[in-house]
Amino acid sequence: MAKIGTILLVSMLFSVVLQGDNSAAPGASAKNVLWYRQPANQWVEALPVGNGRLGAMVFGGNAHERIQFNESSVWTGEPHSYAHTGAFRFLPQIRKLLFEGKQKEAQELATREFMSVPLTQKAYQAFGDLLLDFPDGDGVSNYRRNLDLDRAIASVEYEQRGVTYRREVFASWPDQVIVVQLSASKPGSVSFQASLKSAHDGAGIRTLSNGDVSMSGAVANSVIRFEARLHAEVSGGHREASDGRITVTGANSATLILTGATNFKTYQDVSADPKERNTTTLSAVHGKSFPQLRFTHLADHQRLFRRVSIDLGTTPAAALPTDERIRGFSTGNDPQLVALLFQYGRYLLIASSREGGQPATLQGLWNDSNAPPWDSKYTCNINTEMNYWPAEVANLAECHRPLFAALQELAVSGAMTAKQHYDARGWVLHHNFDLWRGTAPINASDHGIWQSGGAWLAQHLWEHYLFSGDEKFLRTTAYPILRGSALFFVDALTTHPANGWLVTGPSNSPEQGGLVMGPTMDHQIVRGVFGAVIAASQILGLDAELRQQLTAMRARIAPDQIGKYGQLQEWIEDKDNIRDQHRHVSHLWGVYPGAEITPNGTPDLFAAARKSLEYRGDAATGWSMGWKINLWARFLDGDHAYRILQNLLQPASDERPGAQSHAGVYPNLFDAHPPFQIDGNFGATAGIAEMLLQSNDPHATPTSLTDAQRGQNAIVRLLPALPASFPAGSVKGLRGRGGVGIDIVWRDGKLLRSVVRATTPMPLTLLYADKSAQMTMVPGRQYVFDAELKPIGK
Ligand code: FUC
Repeated sequence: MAKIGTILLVSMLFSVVLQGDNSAAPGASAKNVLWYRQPANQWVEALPVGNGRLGAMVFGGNAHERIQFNESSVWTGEPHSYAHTGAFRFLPQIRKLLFEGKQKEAQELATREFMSVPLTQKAYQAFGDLLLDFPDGDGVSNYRRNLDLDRAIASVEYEQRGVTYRREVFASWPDQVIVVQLSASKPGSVSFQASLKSAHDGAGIRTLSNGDVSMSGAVANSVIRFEARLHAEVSGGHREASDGRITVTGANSATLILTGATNFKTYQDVSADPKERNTTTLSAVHGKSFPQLRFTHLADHQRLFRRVSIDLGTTPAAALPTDERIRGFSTGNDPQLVALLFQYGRYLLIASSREGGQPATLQGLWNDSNAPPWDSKYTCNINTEMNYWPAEVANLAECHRPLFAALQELAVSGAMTAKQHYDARGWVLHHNFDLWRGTAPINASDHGIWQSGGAWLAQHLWEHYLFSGDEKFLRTTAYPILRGSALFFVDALTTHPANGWLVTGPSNSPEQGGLVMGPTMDHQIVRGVFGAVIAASQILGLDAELRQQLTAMRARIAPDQIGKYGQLQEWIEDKDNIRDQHRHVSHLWGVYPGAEITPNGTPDLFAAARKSLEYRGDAATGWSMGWKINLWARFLDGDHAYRILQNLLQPASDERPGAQSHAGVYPNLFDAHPPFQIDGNFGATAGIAEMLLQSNDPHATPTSLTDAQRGQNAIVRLLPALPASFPAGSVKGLRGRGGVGIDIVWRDGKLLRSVVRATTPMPLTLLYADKSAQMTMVPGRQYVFDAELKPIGK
């Protein structure tokens, strides 16, 4: 709150002097713009804005504008524990059946006795539409629709009968409202009718005594109650409010302010009053002019967005509308579209994941359906994690916080699941969670029983520490959650009867092969979480005994194995099918996002993992391609990573309504699984960063922890996977583990210069091609290196 207060104060001071536009020079922001020559027909053509809690999709119609909006706590369901009481009593039998090779029986028993109650989780919902109807839709020319990522403003501009009309839409985080501004080049030309439409049956829409429109109601099958409220300010002309509509006639300009809230406070408490919340929000913005609201929004957004800039080269294709660029990408030469995709991922994270809102769902914040694909919840056998892959490296660590807040709650609800399903200490999260923090295994035993969702997500806390060096965060937030996750596995790992290894189970290699004991991915994840707790407990001077126990157990966990086709085995048994092109590449977790399989530390495993990826092929769903970009970057093959980018950046459909879509991107650059799923956007952003900079230790192994893995040494690898398609360019403001900030400039495919900004006093190893440099960093200093990695200044 203090931060919001400061932003408000600063913005108010400035807005006194600055009543106009404080945008960047047009040239400066043009490269970060999505634009189109026509309004959106379909939802995946509309342009997203969001403040982490309130989101909107702007269609940009000239006769009828549709602004479809969401609020992050509009869900079905109610506070509920999904743990299956006493399920643990069946655990030994399920394991025994699996060890005996009786998978079918094990799955049947688990279906009866081991699943979440109820079997499925709840769904994220649409909220409603803000509709604007204009008196006249004819005679429109020079239409243009924009999303400016640098300003986080969606705009529409067109000419009609000699008047230029302009509409701007943004979602302000500091003010917690969506703002729509309508203006025209000729005074008195702004006329329209504004109304709200609910996505939920039975909602009441009415005009309040102050002229605002209120839309309130309840979500079916849910305790969630909501209200959206619309307020209008006009300059000149006439404004009338009745029957839940606001009619503006002959105004010079109009500002609409939309806000919305529910009764949701936490996953256990739904006692808030949505109307009171909206009244408070609207009174706080009362009397603020449009330029003031916009200034506050810009200051907040640009503080985050402008930390990173990227230039991968620009060709004439960059001047075309975004939908045309997507159509031409795979056959043309448009490296700037990759830079735009990179920045779009950063934009989407800022828009969908801010303090005070929920973490980004499968669709981020944007959902127009009450039965969305996979409930638009949190699938965490890849998807939720991928949403946050760019958070640290792309310099948006604050956007990680809603996930950390959710983890604090998941550690509580997951403790009940650990107790009831495994009779274990600590906490566990299986492959999905929802607004109510369900952690038990859902859907079906063959893929719902996967033990490692919590242990994977918890490592995001450790990563945040590695990237920030923030010891207070490590002690107060990260460590208790990581420790709880490790404790779960101390109790839940079991000894494999044939080889004496410690294995997880019952579990699965996400979404294929059914219920098994000890899939490879689980063991990599558990080694990761044990390693984090070992390192963190040492840094914090805590839990010496637990540290010893984890060290001993970690050494006994089933190792990564190379199979008969030279592949990295996905399971304990050598049973991979090399023709299997399944979208999940779970056993490659140890390469990325994990880092126990490395070029110098484990060259044989590294080669085997690469073989596995080759067998899996390049064609995939959206997020799977997102993952493969990161993997090919870690395999130091920039051209292959770029090939996957080309697949990802193809049109997802031929744009006819109802046409079948395939993996790629929609006209609004949303990633297509298909259907739309936002993880592919975030995976791509992380992957592009990983092509330019890596800060994991290339000497790491699964067996012992290196200084870098313990957070005691920063290792920065410059341009590890630069493709031939980006011969010259630069990136500024990326982050690396060890708390470093990094800029890189290259020409003719070779490093020209780099800058490292230090925040911690630790040793730095800088690597480029076969060159290396070492030094000790002084916090607060900036170091500049030439192409030979020689320091050339500070
Ligand atoms: C996992 C994936 C699917 C989809 C779903 C939301 O189950 O295997 O491909 O992304 O999550």
